[in-house]
Amino acid sequence: MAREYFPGVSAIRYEGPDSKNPLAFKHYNPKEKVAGKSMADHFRFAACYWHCMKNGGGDPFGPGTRNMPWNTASSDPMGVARDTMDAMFEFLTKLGVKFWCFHDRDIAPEGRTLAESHRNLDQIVAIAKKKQIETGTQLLWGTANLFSNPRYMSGAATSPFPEVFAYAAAQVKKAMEVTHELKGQGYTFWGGREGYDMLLNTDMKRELDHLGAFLNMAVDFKKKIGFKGQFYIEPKPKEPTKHQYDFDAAACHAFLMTYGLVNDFKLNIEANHATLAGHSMHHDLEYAASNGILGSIDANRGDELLGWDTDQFPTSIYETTLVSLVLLKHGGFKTGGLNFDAKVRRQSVDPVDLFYAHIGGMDAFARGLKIAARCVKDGRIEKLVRDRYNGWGKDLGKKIEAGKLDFTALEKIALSSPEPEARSGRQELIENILNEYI
Ligand code: XUL
Ligand code: CO
Repeated sequence: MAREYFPGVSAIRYEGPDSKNPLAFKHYNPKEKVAGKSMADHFRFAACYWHCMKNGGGDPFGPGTRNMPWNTASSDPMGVARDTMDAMFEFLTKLGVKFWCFHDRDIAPEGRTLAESHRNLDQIVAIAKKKQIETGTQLLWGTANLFSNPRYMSGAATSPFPEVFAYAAAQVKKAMEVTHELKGQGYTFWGGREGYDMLLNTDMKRELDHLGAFLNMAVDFKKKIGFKGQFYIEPKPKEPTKHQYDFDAAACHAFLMTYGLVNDFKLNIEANHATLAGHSMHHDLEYAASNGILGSIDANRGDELLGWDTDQFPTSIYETTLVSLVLLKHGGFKTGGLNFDAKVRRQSVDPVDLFYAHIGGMDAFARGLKIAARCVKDGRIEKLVRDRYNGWGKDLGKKIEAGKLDFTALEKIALSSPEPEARSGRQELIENILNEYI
């Protein structure tokens, strides 16, 4: 019997909105149907290894503070890796979350050589594979950490140094193999240091070409090993570098089209990355979904006053409602899911805080989904939008959309027409309708 890391916590159950039990769901009821689908199927919630198990809460001003017994019981790094896997699966099982995500270096320690790192990974993956089967847990996506080791300080696929590019390729190849071995439903590329700190020392075009070539090699390798999971790119505008090439959903879309990758990748949109880019999560999701490249979500939030990637757990019902509206409008996740890429605060030092954090996030999304579903069913907002664009269903709009009129023809029409009528966008009314449901 493995040691119990969360004693005093049993399986988290749905107890309904009147429950005062802090270790129960008040709104997330996995089997309950909303808009024709169970809540579990809408969200496909995942927990991430790096923040749950490895991030001790360190910040630029001080080290980690969290009490993480799985990281300290053994003096041997592989022992720690095995203990941590026990703790992660105990956590997932008690929380009732069916998916998980990891970086290669979260689950197994980096060895003295690449070959040793590969061997370490293989040993831990064999354990994870067993645990997945025992618990019915699935891997939402795997990924490679191409940003922590100092070798990647100038980038991985965009490093100025071909030896680093080769090392990164070897690491991604192995991470893809183990993701495949664990029947991962996806594989994510987050360009941790694919960007620049200074343009004057950077050959931007060359770096972008290398990133395009690297991802094309990944597509080729995926086919070679028969991995059917979905590839994702995760946009982020900055941090750690001053400028990341995968800045936001639109920049990723342009990049994917430029390098012939748009049919092989979708996006993994992260809330606080979108806000760091000066957008809202709503914006980046809508951009991705309406261009057919919304794949998965990393859920979290920033702090309005801090301005960096704080990765807090989502609590705003308004935000979760907007996310749910996009998901409902575009038919929900296919391969992706909602991964909490979020960490407990530095003062949340107890293992049980991990449960409070995830329960809160899942309940916040459950409420957002129910609100969004009622709003869609009501149909008033949709009707206001339909009415706003109704000109495109009439003669002039139809001809423009069909490409039947050129500038000369349009000038003729404008010259002989009265000034276009001013029509309200009804912003406040729409905000009021949404608030009726919140
Ligand atoms: C970093 C971030 C990553 C990716 C996976 O901001 O979000 O954890 O999700 O590499
Ligand atoms: Co993320």
